[in-house]
Amino acid sequence: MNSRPVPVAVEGLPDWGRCAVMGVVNVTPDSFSDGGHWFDPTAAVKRGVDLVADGADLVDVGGESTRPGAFRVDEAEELRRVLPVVRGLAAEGVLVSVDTMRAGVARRAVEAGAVLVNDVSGGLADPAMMPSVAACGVPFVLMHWRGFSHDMDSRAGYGDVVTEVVAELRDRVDAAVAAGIPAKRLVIDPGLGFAKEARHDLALVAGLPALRALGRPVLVAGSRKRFLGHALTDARGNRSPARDRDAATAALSAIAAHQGAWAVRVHEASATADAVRVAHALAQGREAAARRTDR
Ligand code: PMM
Repeated sequence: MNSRPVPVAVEGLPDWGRCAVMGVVNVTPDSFSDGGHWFDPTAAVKRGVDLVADGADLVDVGGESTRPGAFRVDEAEELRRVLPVVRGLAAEGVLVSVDTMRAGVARRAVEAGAVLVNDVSGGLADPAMMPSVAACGVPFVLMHWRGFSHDMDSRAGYGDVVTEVVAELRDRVDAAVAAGIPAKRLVIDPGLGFAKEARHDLALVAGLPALRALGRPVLVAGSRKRFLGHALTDARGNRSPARDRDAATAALSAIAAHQGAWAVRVHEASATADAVRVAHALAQGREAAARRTDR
């Protein structure tokens, strides 16, 4: 199932030698799973530090909700939310990623200590994003995206979702390289839940090897998302709410790591930190067995 158990490293970041754990801190009043919890900068920094204590390798800080139906915040407000938290976490020695679609926010966050830019629009929302990331010299996450959150659910039309997402991500990788970002600094992400129905998300998780065939590390960010709620529908047809999806998230982390994901992005780190280590031990065991058979 998995041709290369150890995920490829990303230039500019440590090589953890296993699937990395990216913890999430949303400094927003309205994100679907943790909105309002860490809106205060001091609480947000403490949350990031706690995520690292729980096993996160890096922490993704976002100031704009991208939940389905969400409308945008302006740049000044996004900066007001994000910068103190990036600065505070960097001062604590945490590796910080900034989750933004704006070049100006990305640049200011890197100046404040962020080491990775995570753009859910894959550079499509702001034409200045790719040149700006190239100039900053940091790695860049390109997520599959078909439009802003307020109407993205209407864009979930696919023939073969895996083939189409791979093709659209390939275009984004080419655009990033043309803008001056070295391929070794690029991470791709299928964008689970973004212009996708539950069945599309499941197909993309199952199709991880096809995404990996693009030759870039893959970030899987399914934490607490709708498709997990669908998978956990009870006998009466009730879907589990977002706050009850952490065990399912850890199960997804194990599957993603087993399939060679470079990193998984999660709201709770401890169970996922165990999951990626189990997947790593399994991969090592399999390699050792293969070496013995070769002898
Ligand atoms: N999903 C959310 C936010 N940022 N970033 C990446 N790279 N991939 C994602 O799927 C993604 C993301 C959705 O909201 P959340 O922060 O509450 O998970």
